[in-house]
Amino acid sequence: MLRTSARCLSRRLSHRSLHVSVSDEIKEALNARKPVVSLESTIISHGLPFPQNIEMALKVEQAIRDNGAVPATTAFINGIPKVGLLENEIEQLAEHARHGRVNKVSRRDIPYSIANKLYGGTTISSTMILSHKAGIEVFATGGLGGVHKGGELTLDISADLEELGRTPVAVVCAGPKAILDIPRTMEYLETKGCMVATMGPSGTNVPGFYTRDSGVKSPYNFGSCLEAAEIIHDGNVFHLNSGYLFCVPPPEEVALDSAFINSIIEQACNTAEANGIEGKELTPYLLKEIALKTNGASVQCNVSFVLNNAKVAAKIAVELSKLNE
Ligand code: PSU
Ligand code: MN
Repeated sequence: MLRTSARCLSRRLSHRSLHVSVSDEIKEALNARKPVVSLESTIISHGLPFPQNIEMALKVEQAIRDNGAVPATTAFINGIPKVGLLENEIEQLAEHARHGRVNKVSRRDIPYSIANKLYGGTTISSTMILSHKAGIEVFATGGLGGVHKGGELTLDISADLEELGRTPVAVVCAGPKAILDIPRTMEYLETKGCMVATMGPSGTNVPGFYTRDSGVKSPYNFGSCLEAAEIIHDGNVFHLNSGYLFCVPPPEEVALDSAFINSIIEQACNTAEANGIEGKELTPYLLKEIALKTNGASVQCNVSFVLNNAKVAAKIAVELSKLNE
């Protein structure tokens, strides 16, 4: 009896002090109003194979620093929601992921992961939540989750889209990839009220992650990082409280040919269906299949886009910090 109430009390106390744990470097940067860019970690734990995942994680942090901002990788370490992982924490996460001991954490997975002191890779959804709680406005990643093919029947719609409708953080990515139903993904984002703009002159379509053009119209375009920062700034001043999606087409030199990658994606979707893969396992499964079938070309491509997106995100964050002065 006594022990139970002591346990309850310690839970209550820890509840009161339970906030996102922000690293000293990020705390200082935010206090000094320096530009900060957050980074997700599901791409480390479930999106890329070892050792490319850890190489990418460290390189992307450097790319953000080289472009004038401070990187803040987010994850759950022993159940603690952290913003601004130290290098050894990134290594720990990758090591746990190698042994399949990392939970993939979207919004619904947060309370369970905290309560059970799990290691967790944060998806776009939970990275937006942690970023917002810490006060970070710009976040860079590779690819967006979305409405899966057949989603009109399975209702497999990524929590990323829901979050983009309710949390005011700007996500910089290379678009939703062709494993998804891109037209329905765009419809869903419109319904949820998420601003979507693609980098390039007016009329530039939404990119398809591995490809520069998904064939789907982008609601808006932006020509410079300053223009992107103005959109975020004005939306925030208006207290709209919804997210922003900035799509950056992958550089020509690394983009894959549409016909080649789309046929591989179709095969991967078919084997997933034949094997009954669904729910949160589906995206990691498809990514692994695609990596296997392209002999790693998709992985190389993926790493390059993340670096490219990180550079753009850092420049947007630099412009935004000037507008926020
Ligand atoms: N797309 C990628 N690589 C990834 C992901 C998406 O090209 O690693 C990850 C992101 O973390 C994204 C998550 O938020 O998958 C979406 O998962 P789901 O489809 O289960 O919502
Ligand atoms: Mn899903």
